[in-house]
Order: sequence, then structure tokens, then C-alpha cells
Amino acid sequence: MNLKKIARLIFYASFMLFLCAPSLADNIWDLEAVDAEGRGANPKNGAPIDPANKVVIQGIALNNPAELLPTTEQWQVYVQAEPPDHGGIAAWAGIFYADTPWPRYPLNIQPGDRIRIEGFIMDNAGKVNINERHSLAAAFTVTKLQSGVGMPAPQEITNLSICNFFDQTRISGGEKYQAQWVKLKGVHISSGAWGNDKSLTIADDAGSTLTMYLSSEGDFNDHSAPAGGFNVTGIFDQEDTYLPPWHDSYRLWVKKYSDIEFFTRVMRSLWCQFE
Ligand SMILES: [Ca+2]
Repeated sequence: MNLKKIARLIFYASFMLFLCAPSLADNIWDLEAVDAEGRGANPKNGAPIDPANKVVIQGIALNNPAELLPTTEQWQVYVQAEPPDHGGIAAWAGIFYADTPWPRYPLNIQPGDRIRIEGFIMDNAGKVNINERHSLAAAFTVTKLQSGVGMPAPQEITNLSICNFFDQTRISGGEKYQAQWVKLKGVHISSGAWGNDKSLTIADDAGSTLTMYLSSEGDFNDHSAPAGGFNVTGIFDQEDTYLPPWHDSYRLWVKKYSDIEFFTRVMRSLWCQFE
């Protein structure tokens, strides 16, 4: 066999390997594009359940499923994109429509794990999610690629007016931060009852407000509401109505009490730096 023939064989073998290789992940930022009403604008959003319309996403899990919802009946994980991609996306499934053994999705996903999900995307209350569309034909797959990669550094917001409104361009506003790990700095509670599964209104010093949702699976019932200022880290979320436009109802979904950093503690920490 001459060298030319060998080179041709290697080329064909490489080409076949390329065709058979697992598909590369989709760009999460592109999957989350929205139109003027806040509806998902990606062509695969709500497209027919056909293999050609499946998406593959890969990124860092922001939560263990049990941190957000009772896993006896619901499963939800937020995945934040890794550079050069950005943004985030949620995957959700519920027992309510699928008469199959439950849970059907892995519970061993930990915050900071790198995971991969393959499924179909659809609008739900202001977010483009991967979900089952109430059909087992649209069931998604979850693969843990690497444990303990680490959580992304939270994006810090010191002025709530930059994140509590709708901006289709995503240069600013809630869509810029949706489904990502975010720290709100220098806020206080302005109204609402404290406890697991409660939504409160928080405000910054300038008076801009946002909803802070305390996870139903958290430990907030064991603690008192902060009386003064604090920083709080959580998943920036949107849970709007089921009818357009989806322009509001942004919120920070806080997983546990220790994700709240009291101002006194912050001040003490600053003070220690000068001692
Ligand atoms: Ca949205």
C-alpha cells in the first residue's frame, strides 16, 4: 500500500470518527434569547419533538435537586454556562403527568459539578427551560461529567435597579442574570413573611426592590429574619405568569440560611482587615 493510499484511508477514518462523535454542546446564551414579549426566540424553543430539535447543554450545576424542590415529586437543576459561553438554563421535571417510577433523574448532582443535559426546550413562566413537555417522548438525559469543579464566582449586584426589569437585548435587566449565580449586596427586607417557601420583598438603599424567595427545602424556619442589612447569594430566577408578556417577576431563589451574609458580619470582616 503506497503512502497516498494510507493517507486517504486515515482521512476517511477521521471523517467517520467525526461523524460518529457525540454532538457538541449548544450555546446556552443563544438558547435563552428572547423576543420583545420575553418569549424564547431560539428556533428550537417549542419546536416539535424530533431528534433534530434536541439541544445539548453543558455547564456547572448550581444546586442539588433537593435544595430547591421536594424530590419525591419534582426535579430541577440550574446549569450555568462556562466561558466563553455565558448565561444559564434550568431543567425541570415533575411527577404530575408521568405515570412512571419516580424520581427518574439523578439526585447525586451537587453544586459545582459539571453536567450535561440533552433534551428539548420550551417556555415556562418567563424562562426557556429543558423540560419533558408533559410527555415521556421529550424525557431528557442528565450526565455528570465531573464532580467538584466548583461553583462560579457570583455576579455581584449592588444596585437592584439594574436587574429588576426586562431588557430584550440582555445588556442589562433580569434576562442578563436569569438562571445564574448572583450575589445581591447591601439589601434589607422591606416586606413579607419569613420562612421556608416564602417570598419577601427586599430593597437596596436607593429603594429599588426585588423578590427574595426562600427555598421550601431550606432551613429558614430555624432562624429569624435579618433585622438589618445583608448580602445574599442565590440563583437569579424568573417565575412569571403563564401568559405574555413575561417582563417581570424576577427573583433571587435562596437555597439556605448560610447564603445570607449579615451586614454586621461583613462590617466585622472589613474591620478585621484594618486591625
Ligand atoms: Ca426570562
